[in-house]
Amino acid sequence: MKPQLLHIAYSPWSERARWALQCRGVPYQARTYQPLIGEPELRWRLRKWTGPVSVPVLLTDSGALGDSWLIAQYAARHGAGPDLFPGGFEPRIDAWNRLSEQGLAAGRALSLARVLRDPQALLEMVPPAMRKLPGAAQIAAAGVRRTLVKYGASAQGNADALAAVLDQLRRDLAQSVSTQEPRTLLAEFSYADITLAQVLAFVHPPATGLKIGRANRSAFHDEALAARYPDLLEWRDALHAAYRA
Ligand SMILES: N[C@@H](CCC(=O)N[C@@H](CS)C(=O)NCC(=O)O)C(=O)O
Repeated sequence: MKPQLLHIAYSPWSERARWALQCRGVPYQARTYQPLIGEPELRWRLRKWTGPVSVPVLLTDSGALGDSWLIAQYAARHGAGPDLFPGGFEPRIDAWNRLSEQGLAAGRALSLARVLRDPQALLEMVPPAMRKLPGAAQIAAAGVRRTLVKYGASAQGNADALAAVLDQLRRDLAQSVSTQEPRTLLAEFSYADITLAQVLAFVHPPATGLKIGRANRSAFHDEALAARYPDLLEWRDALHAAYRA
């Protein structure tokens, strides 16, 4: 049986798993996860009855993988394609993944603060069939506030924290030994590039990979950071063209 990926189409966290599975050619069946509504099933699948649960989650014959890092490692062991975790570099890629986590956390706070101010963006978070229900945007706003609390994010967002991650990415790319075009963090394309490229979704969302509604696309965009990091956006877009089908 094909593994099933529980994911959120607009989420850069889920995109890390989708991209890893896709570039290794691992077949999977994608299933959209709906926060709150989908949570009881997710808890049951993960056998986790307390504490936070999140997606992506890959349901395989040998159990559920509850994190994008574990899913990427699964992808690296299956299928064929670029070596996502080249021998000896796993600790380095793990450090880059943690840098990505910091950037994504800062980006989540920044974008959700904008979503809270935009009723259209709030409505886009509600399943289409439920958008006409009275109070749909308010329920979505409550969901967004719950997400901010769940992940310990400030409702103001923190552009400096995201900028610090982007500065580090810029330095690491400049110092890379890569002779590839586009440049890669290690000598060859690896999971390091996949995970750090995601951070740029909160500078300007990519044209491919993430499926985001129009209003949320604007909420993901940060004018000042986009003006400050055009080189990194270009790098991310070139990576997509080269490695993201
Ligand atoms: N470490 C996890 C984090 C994933 C994560 O933060 N997922 C969030 C963002 S899409 C999520 O599931 N949100 C929905 C919710 O919390 O209900 C991973 O990368 O797999």
